[in-house]
Amino acid sequence: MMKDSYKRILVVQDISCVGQCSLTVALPILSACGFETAILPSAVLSTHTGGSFSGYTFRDLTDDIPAILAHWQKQSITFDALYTGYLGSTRQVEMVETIMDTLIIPGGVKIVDPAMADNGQLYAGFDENYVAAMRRLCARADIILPNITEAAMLTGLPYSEEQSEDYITELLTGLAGISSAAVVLTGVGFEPDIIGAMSVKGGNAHYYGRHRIPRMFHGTGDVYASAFTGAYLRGHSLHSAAAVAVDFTLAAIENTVDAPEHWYGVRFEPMLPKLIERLNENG
Ligand code: PXL
Repeated sequence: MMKDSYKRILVVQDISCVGQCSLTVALPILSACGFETAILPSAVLSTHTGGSFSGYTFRDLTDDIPAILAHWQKQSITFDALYTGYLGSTRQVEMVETIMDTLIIPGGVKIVDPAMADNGQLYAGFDENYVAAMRRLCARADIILPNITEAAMLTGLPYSEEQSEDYITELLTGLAGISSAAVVLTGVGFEPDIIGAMSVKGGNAHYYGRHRIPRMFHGTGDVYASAFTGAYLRGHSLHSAAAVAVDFTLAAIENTVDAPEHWYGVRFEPMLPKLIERLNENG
């Protein structure tokens, strides 16, 4: 890895103490990709909010953030890139806009994963106000990484399980109406046995899909977005990074599918050496 490609990335996401999502996914993946990570934890939860977890704790850290940002500004701390995921509150989404304006170096890439919904439903605790705030944040990003449900909510279009090319085009047109960011739309499959990502930049669309494993997995959006961020910041094009992340996410899923007791996340860690190898092959 060339010395000047070493970057410091600010990751804004929750700490789900147990459950293989958010920061426990993003940090190891970005470290494996060769980057310095800095974090702004949006909330602390005992587990993530999905699947069979119930009764989880949730501490919203929104009120801690202004002092943290003020300290960083006083110390002249800046970041080469920003990657945001699950945020703790609507107010916090606005704070991330301040971060974009004050703490990211000029030309620093701003990647927003509007992690808030899946399978047609908002995650527990989010509402329309959060969706509206996330829509504004997406408008300020360089790259956004919604899944189909998030794209439907951001654009106000109905969620459809059936993914015709027309529906995907409609979602992408809708997203172009709210943000000029490049888009990586995840969970796209035009055939029953294939799933992947559609990446779009300046009217140039590219699809990359692999075989679908017919089981629902938690945390794959975070695995995908983290691997995408790592590959992109290592110099891969949007389309290439989108494909690297599909392959890595599939490898993590395949490493989990024979472990039915592992229902809360995917076992991505043993796949990290392969990701490192792939990134070393071409930059
Ligand atoms: O992986 C997305 C995610 C992140 N953080 C928390 C979650 C979820 C998905 O359910 O509950 C707390």
